[in-house]
Amino acid sequence: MERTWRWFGKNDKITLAMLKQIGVEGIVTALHDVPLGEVWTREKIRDLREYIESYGMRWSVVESLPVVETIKYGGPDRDEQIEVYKTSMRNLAAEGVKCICYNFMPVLDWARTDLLHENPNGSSNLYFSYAEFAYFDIYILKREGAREEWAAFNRFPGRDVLAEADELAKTMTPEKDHKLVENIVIKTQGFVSGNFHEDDEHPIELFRQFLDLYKGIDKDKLRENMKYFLEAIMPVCEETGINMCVHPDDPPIPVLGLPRIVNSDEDIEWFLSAVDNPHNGLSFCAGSLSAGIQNDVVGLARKYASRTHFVHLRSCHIFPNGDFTEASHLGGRADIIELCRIFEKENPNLPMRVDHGMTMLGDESRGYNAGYSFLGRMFALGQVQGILATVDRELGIEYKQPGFFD
Ligand code: DNO
Repeated sequence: MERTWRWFGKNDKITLAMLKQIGVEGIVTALHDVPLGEVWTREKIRDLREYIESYGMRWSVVESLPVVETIKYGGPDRDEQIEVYKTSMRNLAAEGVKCICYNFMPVLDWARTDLLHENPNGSSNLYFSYAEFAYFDIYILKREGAREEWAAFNRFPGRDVLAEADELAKTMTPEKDHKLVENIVIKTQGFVSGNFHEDDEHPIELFRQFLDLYKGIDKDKLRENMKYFLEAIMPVCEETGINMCVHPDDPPIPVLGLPRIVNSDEDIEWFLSAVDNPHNGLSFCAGSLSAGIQNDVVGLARKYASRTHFVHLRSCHIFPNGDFTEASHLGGRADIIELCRIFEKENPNLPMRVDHGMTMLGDESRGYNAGYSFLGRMFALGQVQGILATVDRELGIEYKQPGFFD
């Protein structure tokens, strides 16, 4: 697979010169400065592409060309926004960028409750606690119906998440509340070109307004809207050769009373067959899928390798109570070694990036985006490069890491 890296543009503290030294061949990025819902112009795309190429790398994947809420909930201006999307697609293709990652998660992109959860080895990783998330939902967001929904939540037999959230409420302070809002909204949504920004003054108010847009939108309706979007853009894919790849929901469960539709085998099967076109594909995020107890990640990779256009390698550990954290790239539920075998056999040119890494050895004071450390991700990339080198030898694939004399 092509060794790629998620880079957040010219302001990223991690520079392309640094990435070149560690064997990165392709860049995964977006026009992070273009406001949601505006066209990505050819000039801006070209400027970034040429900058990347000046370092001897290519712009391999767009992550993400965001799908705005109106397309997801089917608002009155959705056709207009689909046209904007199509124009950006054509501009990207004209500049040679032909793999687009997006998601169809309403309101909230990925979610974590703790961004620096300590590992036994002293480094830290991202963490998702159901009790803290339920506390946020009931006590901070104060969402109508939240208490009843958490009372009925029975995903983990024997666990009473509502009781845990109520217990937690007794120990929370305004400072701890603020930290949780930072983790769930500000620091995890701010940099992914989504609905929230680091400087939003009233993120919770904004959150409530977004939730209101989804009144009456259930799983079937959201599926219908995804199908509508995909059908509308497939002709542009045919015309330009663009591959679209949806990112699975993270975590892969419905949250905050919102439907989520890219969680499981059944979901993937549904959207691939609803619009059965090879350009309609999957970002195989092994991490997101492995956070769902319903998912056999290796089985999913075998089944969907041919419709996978982009791979995210990371792995989750699920604790006995259901909470999860990021595991080592050599451990956890995802079995990255086997995934490399499967995808390398399917298509050795498939773009792959390591996803999320430990925060380690000083990463914590560098101000990197949550989950996107330098040393931790570099460590993971080194591990994955080793796996790929071994798998390539097994499969008879020749590979030479760029940047060395031999
Ligand atoms: C988080 C990322 C997601 C992903 C988007 C794709 O770390 O995996 O934000 O980029 O959901 O649209």
